[in-house]
Amino acid sequence: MNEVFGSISSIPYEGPQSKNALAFKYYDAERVIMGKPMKEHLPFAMAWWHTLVATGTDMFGPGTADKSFGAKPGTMEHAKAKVDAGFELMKKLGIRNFCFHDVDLVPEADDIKETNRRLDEITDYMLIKMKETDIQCLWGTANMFSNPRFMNGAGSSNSVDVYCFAAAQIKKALDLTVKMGGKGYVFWGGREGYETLLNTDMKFEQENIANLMHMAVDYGRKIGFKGTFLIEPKPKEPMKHQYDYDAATAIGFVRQYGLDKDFMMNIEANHATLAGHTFQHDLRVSAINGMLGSVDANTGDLLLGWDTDEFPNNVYDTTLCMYEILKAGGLKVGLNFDAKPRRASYTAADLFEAHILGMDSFALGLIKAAQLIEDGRLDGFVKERYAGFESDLGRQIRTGAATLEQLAKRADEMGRPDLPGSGRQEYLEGVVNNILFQG
Ligand code: XLS
Ligand code: CA
Ligand code: CA
Repeated sequence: MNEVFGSISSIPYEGPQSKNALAFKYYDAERVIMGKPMKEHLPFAMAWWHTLVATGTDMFGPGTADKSFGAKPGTMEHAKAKVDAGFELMKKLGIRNFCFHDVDLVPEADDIKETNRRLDEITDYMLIKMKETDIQCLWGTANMFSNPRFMNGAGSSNSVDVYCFAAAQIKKALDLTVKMGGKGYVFWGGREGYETLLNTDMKFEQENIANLMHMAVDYGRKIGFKGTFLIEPKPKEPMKHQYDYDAATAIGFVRQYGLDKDFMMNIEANHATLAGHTFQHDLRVSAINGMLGSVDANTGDLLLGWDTDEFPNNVYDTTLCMYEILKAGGLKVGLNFDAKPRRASYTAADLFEAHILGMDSFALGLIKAAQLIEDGRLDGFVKERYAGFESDLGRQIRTGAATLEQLAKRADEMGRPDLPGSGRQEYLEGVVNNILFQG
């Protein structure tokens, strides 16, 4: 069979000394870190939309990358060519999973029945490729934000007909996710929000979104979906205000509407920073609530301030991300490269080099996070910082046994407390640098 990326062979691991652009310097799939091979710590996935569909179009100009893969865009032949290209790329990179939206896979027809028929056809083809390569589906989703019908949202739309259409797309995307054995199903509410409260009934819209999610859970479980439903928080873009603003907001939402047994979070780095948080913050919020399900592995550019979806390149960030993931006992679902090369990086080699950058950044982050944990200075300091609560009184406070009067009496007795001890932030930042940059 003809290769799409014939000039590029399988990407080897060559180690940190290698200067070969098409080799891994840190990602060594079988290398064992804290008892598990890297490939299990890092269940990477290719994002169908960025890698196989996006051409680099922006507000000021058309695409620069050719994603025709030898076929005419808008045809089923092209849909198949994307499958061939995607599986070849994943195989050569050693990426073992992919994520998709319904409309990433096939051109949408005027009638949903025809779109669904096309989706059946393409996923039959994908299943053959999945068997041949042992590449799996990480998660699926429905695109409920691009088509003009979703201008006022999907679950939050003011139109019953649009709401039904969203339901139909979710139903089909769940069918496909189950058909391909996906581990997760994602809701990213790109247009589930508002531009102005002058025309919006926020409570009504949020209740409708929750009802739609309940219907999805009922249907998914009925057809045998055993995986995890995920909400992917994002504060804004495309809407001025999105309802699932950040992890804390989305967790509150799933709890309020009784969806917390089925849902976890899919945390995207770029979305956390758009919300004014660090990536580590939203991972920690999810983890302490038992909802760290999956990660969209990318990065934004703080100087630009919008959703640039860059391949992860900052090892400080990937280290702190993997630190949270290791401490949480791993991810339920996986790490999806919701990332695209820059518009001027338009060649096939760029597509490979971008994924290599992302995989190496995370591999290095994993190595360094494991070293931070094994080093123990951070953990030791945090333990020491709260040691006062190991006293009898501290324990009573922790278990809810203490009363306000009792504590006030203690305050009376002491007159005034000692200062609570230095936070030693600069020392701890030095520890991180020491681990990151030791020879
Ligand atoms: C867009 C989102 C989207 C979701 C899936 O900002 O990141 O790509 O991951 O719908
Ligand atoms: Ca995403
Ligand atoms: Ca994004």
